[in-house]
Amino acid sequence: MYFDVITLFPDMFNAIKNEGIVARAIKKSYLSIHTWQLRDFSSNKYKNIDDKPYGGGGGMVMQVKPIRDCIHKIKQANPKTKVIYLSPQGQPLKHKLAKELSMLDSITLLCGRYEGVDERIIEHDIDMEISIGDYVISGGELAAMVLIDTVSRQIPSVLGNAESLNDSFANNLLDYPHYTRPEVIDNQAVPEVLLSGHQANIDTWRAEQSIKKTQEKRKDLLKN
Ligand code: 58G
Repeated sequence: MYFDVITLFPDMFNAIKNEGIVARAIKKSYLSIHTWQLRDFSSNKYKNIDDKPYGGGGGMVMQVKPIRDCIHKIKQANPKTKVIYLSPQGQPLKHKLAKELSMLDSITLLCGRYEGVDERIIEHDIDMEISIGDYVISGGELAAMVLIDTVSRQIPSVLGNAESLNDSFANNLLDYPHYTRPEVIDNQAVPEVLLSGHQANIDTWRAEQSIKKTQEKRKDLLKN
């Protein structure tokens, strides 16, 4: 799968390119992340890509032309890429959407800064607007990295055996609790059933715990 990322801060993506599961998948050529410096598509000598908003008010708005030219360039190599803008106005990113996106060959992510992009980009150049949650962050980069991480881990080859896909949200539930050695620490013991060796009982206990935790912490999930 190919990710192209349009950003003013390409170095931020080193966080996922250099370390962890996404980094390993890139090394194994299951994934690629290519960043595009939006300033390279500026047409003035100061490399500006933003301007004052029509109608006044504070802040700056990202201009149409540099973004449109950059998307055009990306589409020369990848005509079928799905262009996604990360914003609080987008469709909420959930497990189901991540799974659907993981079937694609190519995704282009547009990362906004300042007050966001000129609305004409959203109307004309964007296939989909996605939100990672109901809050504003100062740039789309962190949202893009969240999307890359969760979409990538839905690609079967990306997760190794050790991390094998045990995604609780696949069935709309929270995960069951996990324990490792030692059996007792500071008077806290591991639940007896996990030491029993009886796999059917363990599976039942874990399923019960998942439901109980979801009831306690996220009743809203059980409605689905
Ligand atoms: C309002 C404020 C609209 C994604 C900022 C657009 C991006 C939150 C999310 C913006 C983001 C999310 C400028 C900075 C987009 C632009 C970016 N904030 N919830 N901020 O997924």
